[in-house]
Amino acid sequence: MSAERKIQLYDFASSPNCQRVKVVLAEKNLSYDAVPVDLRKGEQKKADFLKLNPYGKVPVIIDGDTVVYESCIINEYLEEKYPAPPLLPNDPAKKAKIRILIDYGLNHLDAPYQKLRMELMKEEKERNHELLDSAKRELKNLLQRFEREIGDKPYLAGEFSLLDAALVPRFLRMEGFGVLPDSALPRLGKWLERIKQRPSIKAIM
Ligand SMILES: N[C@@H](CCC(=O)N[C@@H](CS)C(=O)NCC(=O)O)C(=O)O
Repeated sequence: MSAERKIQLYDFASSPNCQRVKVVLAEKNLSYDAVPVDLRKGEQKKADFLKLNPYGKVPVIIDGDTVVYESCIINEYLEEKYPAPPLLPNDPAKKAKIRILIDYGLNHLDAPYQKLRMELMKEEKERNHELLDSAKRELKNLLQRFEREIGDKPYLAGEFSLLDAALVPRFLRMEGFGVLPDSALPRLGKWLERIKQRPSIKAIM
């Protein structure tokens, strides 16, 4: 890639949505310039930024003349534009399965994940422990699907793929929230330890 074609990533360092994109950029050895957007100062709602992403959210990438937002759409764009190394299989059925599991891991898990996250943001004495326990239980039940899916494979869909990249920022947080590791989810625990060894993941931790 020539210098003037270097990708720009509008980024907030601790954002899991940005981390999802940074993992794919690193896996594909794509160098980029990070453009910091301070969410605490509301920079994402300023007119110039809204011209790039009308939703007023990071991440956004600019690649030449192309502007892309929404982390999973950015990752699909990077996969198509920069196919080596591939992070999706060729087989349409396998690709569809990966997309179903990305949707499951991000959208279907979202309600209990956000419940837990919001509760943990409160001071210890303010927290509702029944709610914390029920959100954790619900998440662990939903995670059983990934426990079954991974089977004996090293990564969620076999080889490292967009599925692992999409989910790992949230799973690292769930580890911080005490959802993982769990004795009922041993394969997922091993996956998390394995994935943490990858340089692309070390870089976002
Ligand atoms: N669905 C979007 C979500 C993006 C998102 O929520 N980004 C957060 C940071 S993790 C953000 O910019 N929040 C600022 C705001 O909503 O004002 C994606 O996957 O990119």
